[in-house]
Amino acid sequence: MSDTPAPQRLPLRQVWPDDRVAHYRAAGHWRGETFPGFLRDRAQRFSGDLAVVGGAVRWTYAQLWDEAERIAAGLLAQGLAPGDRVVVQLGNIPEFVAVVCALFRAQLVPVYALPAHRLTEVAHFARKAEAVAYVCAEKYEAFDYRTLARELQREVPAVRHVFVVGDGGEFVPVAGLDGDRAALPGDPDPQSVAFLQISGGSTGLSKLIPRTHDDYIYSFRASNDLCGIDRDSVYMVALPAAHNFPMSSPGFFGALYAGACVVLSPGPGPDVAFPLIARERVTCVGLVPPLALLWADAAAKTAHDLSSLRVVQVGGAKLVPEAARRVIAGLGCTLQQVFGMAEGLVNYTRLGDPEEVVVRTQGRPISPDDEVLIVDDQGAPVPDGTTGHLLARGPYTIRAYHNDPAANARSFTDDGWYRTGDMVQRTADGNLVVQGRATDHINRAGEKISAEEIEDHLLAHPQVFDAAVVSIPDDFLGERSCAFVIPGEARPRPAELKAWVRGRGLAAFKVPDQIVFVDAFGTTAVGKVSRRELRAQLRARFLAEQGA
Ligand code: AMP
Ligand code: DBH
Repeated sequence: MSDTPAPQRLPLRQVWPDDRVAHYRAAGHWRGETFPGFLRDRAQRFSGDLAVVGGAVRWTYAQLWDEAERIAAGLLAQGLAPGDRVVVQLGNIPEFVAVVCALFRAQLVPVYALPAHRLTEVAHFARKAEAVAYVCAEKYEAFDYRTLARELQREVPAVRHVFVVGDGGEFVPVAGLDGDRAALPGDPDPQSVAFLQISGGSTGLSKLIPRTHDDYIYSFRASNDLCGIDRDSVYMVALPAAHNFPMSSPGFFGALYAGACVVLSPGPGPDVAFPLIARERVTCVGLVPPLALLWADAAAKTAHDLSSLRVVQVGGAKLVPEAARRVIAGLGCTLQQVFGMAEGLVNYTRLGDPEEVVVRTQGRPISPDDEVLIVDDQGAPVPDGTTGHLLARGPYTIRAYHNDPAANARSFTDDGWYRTGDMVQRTADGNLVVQGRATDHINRAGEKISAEEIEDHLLAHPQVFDAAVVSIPDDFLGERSCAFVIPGEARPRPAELKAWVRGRGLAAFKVPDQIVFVDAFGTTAVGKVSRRELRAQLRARFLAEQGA
C-alpha cells in the first residue's frame, strides 16, 4: 500500500431528512440507480442503437460505453483517484458526453463549466470544488482553451492534470488515454454526489450545486414521461450541453436513459441546427426564448425539412404569451414551457395542455412530491393569483450548496426550503406564472448575470467612482445589462470599460451591453439606500427617459 495520505478536502454531500428519504424511496422516485449502472445497462440492452451523433462521430450505445471505460481507465492510470473533482469545459461535441460518462465510471466528480466561462469563473470552480484536474478542448468557437489551462494551473496549482480533446500541446490528449479496465471501481452509492452543477449566481460568482445519482436520475426519468421521450426519440442539444436544461429537462441524459438518440448541434442558430434536424429526424429540442423566436422566423423561410419536430421546449427565461404564440405558429409543433433551475425544481406545461395554459404559464412541477410555497415579504403564504416569493422543496431539489455557508444561510430556510429568488403566481389550476425576480440578476437570454459581480469589476477600474448594474428589457434578449457609472476625474469611453471587464477574464456574456454615465446616483429616499433599491430607481428613471 502507498502511504499517500487521504486528501484533506471538504466532503461532497447532499442530505435530505430520513423520513423524506424513506418516502422518496417508497414512492419509487429514488430507485437506487446510478449513472454508471444505467449507462452499462443501456450499452447491453441497446448495444447497436445510435446513442450520440456529433461532428463526424456516430456512436452506438456500446461504443459510447466503450469510450467511457477507456477514458475512465486512462484517467485512473494518470493518477486520478475516485472522489477527485474534475472541472469539465467542453462544447457540444461527442467527447463531452464520453468524458462525463467516463468520470462517472471512474467515480470521479465532474464540475461543469460553460464554454463561455473564462479564467475568473473556471478558477473559482476549481478552488471551490478543490479540483485536481481540468478537461478542455484544444479549441472551441475560435478560443484556445490550452491558454486558459496554463493560466488556471498558475492560479490554482492544485489542478495538477490537464486533459485536452484534440491536440494536447504539452498536456495529455483525451484520445490517447487508456489503462487497466480491471482497476475501475464498482458502482457508487446512489445517494452519493455524482457531480457539481453550477448556479446562475444571483450574488457574486456561481455557486456549486451537488446533485446525487438518485435525485438527478429521478428528475430526468420523470421528465421523459412529461416530454414524450422514448427509445424512438431523437433529442437535439442546441444550448450548451453543460447547462442544466439540455442536460436534464429531459436533456441528453434523459434521452440516453430512454435509449433515444442524442444529436449535438455545434451551434444554436437555425443555420447550423436546421440541416441537422432534417438529416437526423430530430423530434425534440430545448431552446431559450430569443432563440425560439429566431427559429420560428427562420422556419417560415427554410428549405430544410423540419417535419420530424414534435416538441419544442422553451425555458431558461420568461417566454411572454405573444412570443409563445409566434413560436407555435412558426414551428407548427407542440410548445412546452420549462421553468427550471440547476438547484432542482423543474416545471413543465404538459404536452396535452390547452393552448392557453401553454401560452400563458410556465407549467407545474414534475413530481407529486415537489413542494411549492409562495409567500409574501413577511413569509406568509399568499393566495392563488397573488405574486409572491417562490420556495421549493422535494425529491430532486437541493438542501445546500457545496462549500458556501454564507450562500446556504441566505438561500435555504431552517426547514429545508430553497429560496428560488423568483417571484411567481399560482393559477387556480396549479400552474406557475413567473413574474420576475426578487434578487438582482440579469437574465440575458437565459444566461444569468450577477449585478454585484459586474459592479465589483467596474469598481476596480481607476476611473470608476461608482457603478450599478441593472437589467433593461430587450426585445431580442429578454433582458440586457446596463451599467450606470459615476466616472472619476476623467471619464473613460464606454468601449474602454467594456474592454476592461472583458480583460478581467470573464465570460463575454457578462460584459455590460450598455454603459450610461451619470453624475450621481441621486436618491430621493432618506438615509442609506440599498443597492437593490438604487438599481431599481436607476432602471425606472432610465426607462422613463427612454419612453419620453
Ligand atoms: P440557474 O440558477 O442558472 O439554474 O437559473 C434558474 C433561473 O432561471 C430560475 O430561477 C429563473 O429565474 C430562470 N428561469 C428558468 N426558466 C424560466 C422560465 N421558463 N421563465 C422564467 N424564468 C426562468
Ligand atoms: O434556467 C435554468 O437553469 C433551467 C431552465 C429550464 C433549468 O435548470 C432547467 C430547465 O432544468
